[in-house]
Amino acid sequence: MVLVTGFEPFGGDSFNPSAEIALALNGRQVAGQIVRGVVLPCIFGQALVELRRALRRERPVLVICLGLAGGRNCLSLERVAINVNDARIPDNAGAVPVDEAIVAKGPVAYWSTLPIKAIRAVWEEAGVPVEISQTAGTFVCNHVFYGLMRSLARSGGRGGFVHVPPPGPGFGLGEMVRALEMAIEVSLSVAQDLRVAGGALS
Ligand code: PCA
Repeated sequence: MVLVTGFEPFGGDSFNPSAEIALALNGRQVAGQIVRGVVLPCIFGQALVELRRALRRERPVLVICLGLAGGRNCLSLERVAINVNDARIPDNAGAVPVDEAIVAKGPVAYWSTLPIKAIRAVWEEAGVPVEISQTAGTFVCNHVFYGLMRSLARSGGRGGFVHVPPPGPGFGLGEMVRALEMAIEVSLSVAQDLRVAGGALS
């Protein structure tokens, strides 16, 4: 079983492509695994309650959480989740946490355990716009990413987070769904990630 999550719309939007992608993948079979697509609320705390419920129910071997990054123009493979909630806008329950730990006394950060360099290589080969991202921000996406990696550190299973851009004429929902299928295939088949640069100077 592979779990893919997206988020409900937030910040006054009526649409979130991450939810559409998760729902489009729900029930598909990829590389011999059934994909389960789940939409999480864009609410600090509650999003993690629902993610953990799905993890307990599905016991996935692989989890890819998705969220919308409005200002980006390609798929962002997130490298690291950090232990902070610092909201610039209210979540969907009106909460605006500032500089709060996600887990008191938890580690500062968790690494993605997706083979992000190998996924980037396959996407580049297929013409999918992609970047390695050094930060998933400090809003609900990073919150879910941190909680996911903390759960997987205990239960086992591979996972990470991908930010998606707003769909456009050159790169629409269909292409993103296909790209996610490729990422699932790579994640289920590549044990050791590629050792190629993906850093940033600033
Ligand atoms: N994007 C937001 C939260 C939900 C979503 O889709 C984020 O990047 O934190």
